[in-house]
Amino acid sequence: MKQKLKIGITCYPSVGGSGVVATELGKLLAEKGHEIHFITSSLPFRLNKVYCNITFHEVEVNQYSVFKYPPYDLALASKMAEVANREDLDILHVHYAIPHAICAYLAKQMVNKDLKIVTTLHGTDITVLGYDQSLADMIRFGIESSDRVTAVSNALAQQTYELLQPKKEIETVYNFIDDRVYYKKDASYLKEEYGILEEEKVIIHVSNFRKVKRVQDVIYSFQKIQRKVKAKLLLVGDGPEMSFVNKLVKELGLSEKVLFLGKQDSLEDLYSISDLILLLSEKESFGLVLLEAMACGVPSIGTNAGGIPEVIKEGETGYICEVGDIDTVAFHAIHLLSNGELHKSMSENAKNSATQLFHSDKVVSQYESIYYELLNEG
Ligand code: GMT
Repeated sequence: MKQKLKIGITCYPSVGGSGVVATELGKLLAEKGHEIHFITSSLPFRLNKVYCNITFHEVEVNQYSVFKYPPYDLALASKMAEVANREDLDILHVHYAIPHAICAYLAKQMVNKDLKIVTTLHGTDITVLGYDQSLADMIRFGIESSDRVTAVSNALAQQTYELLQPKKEIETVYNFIDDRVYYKKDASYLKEEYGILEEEKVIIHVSNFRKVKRVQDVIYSFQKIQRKVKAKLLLVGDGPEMSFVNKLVKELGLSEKVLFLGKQDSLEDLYSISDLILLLSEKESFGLVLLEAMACGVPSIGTNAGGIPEVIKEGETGYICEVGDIDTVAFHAIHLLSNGELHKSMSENAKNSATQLFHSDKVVSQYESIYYELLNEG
């Protein structure tokens, strides 16, 4: 029988793909008998159930007047070291190079054992921060001082090599879904509650409404689609672009057909009433929402950006369009939503692809192998 591991996990615990992946990974590792310690600024939002082998350690930052800025990174490093020593951790698995890999490096210097660091790159640390010269050296240092580094797509690994030239191998470990949560349910009551007619198609977009998501392209594409197909657009999430998007929807006279749902927890219910998901970002290392929707049998249209083409199989589970090409998005959407047979087969392919290629069993085992290899290296 394999040794049970003691693993510390640090991530951004608030809503967001990286927090979801880190938390789900911790839960699934715990189900396999490992001891998991979340070391985060607040309780990860997906940690919604008691597990006897998961402990949450809160990072608290004290406000001393001597500090102009509260030193969160130091508090995190010190908490990591404290937990690693007390709980005798084998591994610290951090999500995001900045600041988490740097904090893990500091913690490693403070503990009295050879604590192994695994860093997972999720995107924004490279695709946004990597362009800032003052941070690039720091990110490279975080990567190079980790024992193993993973990225959530080949595209992200490649981009990291090109941008930062780290002297470190970056392995791709894709994001995953738990098919016990993400599957098509009967949520037709929701359609009724939202006032969506039986014959109307449902298009969904889920994001944090940041500029990179190009939500305006979703709106302009929908404007074209709804001229040919009876449809409603569900906008799920919230963020800095929300008021701009709201205004645009009003200006285009689409208020009756676009529903603003804000942040939502049970996304699987919303995917279950959706016929198509749109993710038209200009930067996207993976696009976890595509995978979640696919697992619920929703075909997708995404942009040729980052890892999206690794998630959507062109012509099989959805379509890939160039960033900003709303005409092509609308063309594919209209074709797909008007053709029942095509939609059925894409929906089936999407479900199979999500549950086979990106199944949690497969991906969690990949992470476990990385941990065991590291510990056996001595
Ligand atoms: O999409 C975001 O901006 C949130 C960000 C995060 O930190 O959660 O998402 C990143 O990590 C996700 C999980 O690996 C990926 O699915 C998203 O594609 C990635 N976002 C970007 O690359 C913009």
